[in-house]
Amino acid sequence: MAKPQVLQVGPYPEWDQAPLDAAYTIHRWWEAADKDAFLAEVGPNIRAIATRGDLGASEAMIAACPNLEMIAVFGVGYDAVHLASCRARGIKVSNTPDVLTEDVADIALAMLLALVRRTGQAEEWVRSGDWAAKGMFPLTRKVSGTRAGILGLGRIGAAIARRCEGFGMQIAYSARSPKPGAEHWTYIPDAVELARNCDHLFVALAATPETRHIVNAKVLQALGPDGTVINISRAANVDESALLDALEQGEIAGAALDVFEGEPNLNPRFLSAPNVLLQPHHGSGTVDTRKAMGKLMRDNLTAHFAGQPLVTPVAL
Ligand code: 8YV
Repeated sequence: MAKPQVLQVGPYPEWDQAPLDAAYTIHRWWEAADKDAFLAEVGPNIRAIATRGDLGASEAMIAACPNLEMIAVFGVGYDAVHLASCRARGIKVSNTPDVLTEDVADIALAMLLALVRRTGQAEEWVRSGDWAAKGMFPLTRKVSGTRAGILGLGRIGAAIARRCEGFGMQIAYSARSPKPGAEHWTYIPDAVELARNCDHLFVALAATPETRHIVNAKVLQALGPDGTVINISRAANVDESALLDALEQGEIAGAALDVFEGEPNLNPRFLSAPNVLLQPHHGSGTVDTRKAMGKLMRDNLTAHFAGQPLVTPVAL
């Protein structure tokens, strides 16, 4: 029996590629010189798309696959998948939640500490000889015991809050409604008020049309000159122009970012902005977690083609 034909949007770690190649006829979209011609050729045979959180599946890509049944996302964020097309055509979507929660929360705290305690600049202070030549590294700011504001108390946001508690931080969060089990944290529904009442604002929201630019000039102004923004979600949740203005004008103390509009290309202003920590969208980027993500993605594909319910379906 012929193997199902699957359109793969981007590369996966090598340990994922072998089992995918064994189970499916894989068409590698990212390697095609003429992607439109490639889709026109293979699209009619495609039954599933295997993509990534950062790559998604565009409306045009989905339209080029008239027999598409399912989209499997390697990642928890599925905002780059054209969901309206999936809803209209009854195309199922899966993602890989939970297995990456702890890693992304870990990197959020690592980014906060590196930004505020300036560990990168401190290493350069040693390597450059400044320590011997100029003496002690300039004093930084305390993190423990400060106030954390969590925008979005989903799995990742809650994991970040738990870590912040370990640093003796006071926790407040914003969400559409108070979260059961989060009664010991302060619920502040409005993003501006949350920013006004925290020192470090973690952006942990799933990106949707409703959350676009939720971190805007008003939020940044409320956060204030001692405040920081840590974004491990999606760039779309932050108005980058307003953030860059705030950084350049000293309206906030700093930002730590793992995601960017147009990544891996980013606004060049970030490269010269003061007190910004830049990371290459690697929140889930550990061997253990990426292996778990790959297996979960494959398990969803396997379930689909076996006529079984998806393991981690996205509610469309
Ligand atoms: C992606 C992410 O998997 O989980 C997500 O939504 O953003 C990442 O973990 C990333 O795109 C890996 O390529």
